Amino acid sequence: MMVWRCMTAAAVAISVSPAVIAPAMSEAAPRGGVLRFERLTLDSHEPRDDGAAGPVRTQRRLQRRARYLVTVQGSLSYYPQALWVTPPAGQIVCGRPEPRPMYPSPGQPAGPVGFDAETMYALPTRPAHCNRLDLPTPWRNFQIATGSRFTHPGSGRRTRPSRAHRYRYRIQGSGRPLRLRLVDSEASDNYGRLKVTVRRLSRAR
Ligand SMILES: [Ca+2]
Repeated sequence: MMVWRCMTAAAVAISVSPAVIAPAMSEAAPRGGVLRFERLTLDSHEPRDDGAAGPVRTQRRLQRRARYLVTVQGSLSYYPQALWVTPPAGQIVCGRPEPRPMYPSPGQPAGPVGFDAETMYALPTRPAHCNRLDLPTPWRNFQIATGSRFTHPGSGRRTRPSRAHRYRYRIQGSGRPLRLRLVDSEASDNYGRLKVTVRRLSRAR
């Protein structure tokens, strides 16, 4: 999979505009065919602990060697709400959490959050662990796959979350649907969703 680069919210506001995205092409994408524009939601919460939340996938395949823009926005918790609100003895809230997820998970708490697609900026943990972390810090559990292999699409070096928790990635299609997941051995205690748009930038060359 070819990943070009990750950009922050400032650039997104210019390139992703309603004038560019035709409303008729959104949401109700039929299965099959070549993806031109789709929206997806990746919920960090899953009842079953199978190693990851997701994957979710586009209904249509990405055209081989065509370029696509993937925009991801949202904030998450990888821990139960109770650990943030009333940390047990010997634990603290490390970093600067935000009070609620941008996009709550249906039926789950809308409590404090400390993760987005690129960074970990808060979590409940032990003081000694907190001192070692130096938050915010890069976080690579958000992964995508254009083919068979999942990988984090960004540089993996970002140390400050974007203010809108929005990132965009330029990728190249490989003739298969795009898949997205959040790696976690225990997704059943997570909450918060990522909203994703996938838009074709160019045809195959
Ligand atoms: Ca978890």
